Amino acid sequence: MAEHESLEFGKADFVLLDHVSMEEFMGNLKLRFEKGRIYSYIGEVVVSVNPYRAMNIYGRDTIEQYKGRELYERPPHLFAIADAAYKAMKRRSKDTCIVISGESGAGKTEASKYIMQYIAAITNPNQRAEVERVKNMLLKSNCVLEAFGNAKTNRNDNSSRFGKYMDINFDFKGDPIGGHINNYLLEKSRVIFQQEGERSFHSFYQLLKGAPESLLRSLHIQKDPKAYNYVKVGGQLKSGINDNADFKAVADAMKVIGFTGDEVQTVYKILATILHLGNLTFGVDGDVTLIENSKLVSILKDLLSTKEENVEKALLYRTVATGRDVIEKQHTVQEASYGRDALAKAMYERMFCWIVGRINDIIEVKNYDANVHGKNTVIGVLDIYGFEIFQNNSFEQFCINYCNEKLQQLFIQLVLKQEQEEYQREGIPWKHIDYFNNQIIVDLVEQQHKGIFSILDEACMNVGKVTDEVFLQGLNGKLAKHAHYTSRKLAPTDKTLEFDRDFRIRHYAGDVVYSVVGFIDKNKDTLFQDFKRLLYNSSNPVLKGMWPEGKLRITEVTKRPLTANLACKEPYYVRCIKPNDVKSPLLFEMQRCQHQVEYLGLLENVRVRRAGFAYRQTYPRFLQRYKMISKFTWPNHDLGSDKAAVKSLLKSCGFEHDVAYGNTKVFIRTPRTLFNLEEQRAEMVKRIVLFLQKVWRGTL
Ligand code: AD9
Ligand code: MG
Repeated sequence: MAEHESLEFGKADFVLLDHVSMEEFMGNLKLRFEKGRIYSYIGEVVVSVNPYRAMNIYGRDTIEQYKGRELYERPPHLFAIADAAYKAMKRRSKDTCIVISGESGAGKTEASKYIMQYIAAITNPNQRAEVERVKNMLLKSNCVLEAFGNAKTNRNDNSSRFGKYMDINFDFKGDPIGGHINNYLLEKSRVIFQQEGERSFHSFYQLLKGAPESLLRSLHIQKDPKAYNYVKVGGQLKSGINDNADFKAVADAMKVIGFTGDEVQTVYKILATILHLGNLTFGVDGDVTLIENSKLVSILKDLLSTKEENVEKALLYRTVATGRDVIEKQHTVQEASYGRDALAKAMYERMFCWIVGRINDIIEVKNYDANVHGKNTVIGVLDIYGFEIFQNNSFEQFCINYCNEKLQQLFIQLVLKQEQEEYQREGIPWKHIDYFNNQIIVDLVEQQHKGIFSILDEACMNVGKVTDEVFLQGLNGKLAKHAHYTSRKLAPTDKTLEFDRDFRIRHYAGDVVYSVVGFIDKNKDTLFQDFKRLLYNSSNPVLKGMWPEGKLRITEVTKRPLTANLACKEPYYVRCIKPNDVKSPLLFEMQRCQHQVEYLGLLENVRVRRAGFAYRQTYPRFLQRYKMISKFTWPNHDLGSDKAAVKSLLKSCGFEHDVAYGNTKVFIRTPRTLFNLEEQRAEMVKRIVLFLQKVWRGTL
């Protein structure tokens, strides 16, 4: 229970609700939002509601209030869990991670930045130059990543279109000495297409609006986004974003981080190449496919440091191996257009991964000798898109939702595990807790041979023509009896399954209908060998370096590093909620919020937390807060230990039946008891104040 918060702001911790019901939960969340209390707790989980206005709660003074304090001593705040993660890391040498989840626009990225700022602010008291340098780079890397990985969408003007997991490494003194970034699932389809009202990645508009004339001239680019098919829809939007200023900020950040001049120039060349590619059209002359605007080919050859004929050949032909022979097969107009778009997407994706890789090269811990310096510990921050249900859901949503299933599984395991371990440590018997375990859905997706990913990979490996329909048949064949899977074929009368191509998964967060169209293609993620060769053979070494041989399939990329990274760390959670769809600081849309509370599993979280003990506190701290309510403990006690004093205090209040005494902490089962203690305490404080006032008046 946080101090300095009265009940007029609602319950600071949801475990203290009178009853765990959706109605009470939502009532409390709404009340707190309306009172400007955007953060609350469920035990040690922070629930955050996007305020959509500048809050004066992130300054130096607030940082000082949270530094080194225990979680419950201050009102709920991101800084409190950042501090808890930092303390666990520093005091107990634990690797920790902060997992931030929530839907688009809920405030995840902002939260991750505040957490990093907090950590930067509380570390390096001695101002060591090397540590300051690392901190500066970690903070600056955000600016670069957002330029290339974020875009204006209809839900968020600065929407992250990739998942990000960042490790910050600390030395034995607790100062940051480096970091590492993992990026997941960049939404590369945005390079060639955006929905109405949306833009492509910020980087394109920054180049168009902010680059000096001379640079644009060298790239053969004109300033107007309307001139470029890939970005023209978004280019006309009033965005409230200052692309011009951002261009310079990003260029500066890249320089500070340590990108060379050639590297930055190559990045601009790639952006320009993509813009030009979007304007490339194909036509036919007799039975020959040709490029209609051949002037562009000459520009592309310059930008890619290659020969004109190489560009032309890669765009118009495909090399096919038939047995021992290699033949060159001409594309149809349609194939050539498809190839052009694939090339644009692949170039952008590779460039993005390369940028992340370069940042990693620079921020990675170097010359750390554990024998000399002691253990190097880590705090990870995960900012990944939440569960997505759109009108049309495809492979991208499938991967994202699977990631969220994994996170939920990890959450269940770790929260329960943590509880169990604490009980063990404290010597209190463990009681079984009932909850929905989503392992069955995780298995549905990832189980060997029988899981959806296996079936998909198998289909992709088949030689010959494999279609999405064949893959769907595979799913239906192997998963017909699975309680969380169905499809149009298996349930022909089900109205939510509109088309033959649809299948449905019952996720822990709700039902999602996916269209199977594009699964095979997107998982294979094939880029014609001819394009790879084109870029690999460029005489620009930076560009060439982005195209090493061999690449993992998406299913593998999605599966591996995330959970491995998180599972070995002590987790802290931030659950973000978006209060409305119109970015209003005043509006709390009940239905929208309730939906998010449901799929973040928050009510379940409260139940798990309360199933055992709603509240626990070390004996000295408990006494400090409540000792005034019992004559045995006020103003001091002579009962030997604090544990004995707490026992006698609780016994005198009649709460014996509702508590358990651990080795170092007292555990209280129901929140009612805690309220009662709080009320008694408030009453006593009032009396003491009145008494003191009388004393003062009497003596003055
Ligand atoms: V997405 O999945 O990347 O599309 P996020 O990351 O969850 O999304 P983001 O952090 O970008 O959302 O927040 C969206 C906008 O809400 C920000 O641009 C701010 O305008 C606003 N926001 C979010 N958190 C805060 C806050 N703590 N204080 C003030 C905020 N404004
Ligand atoms: Mg974001």
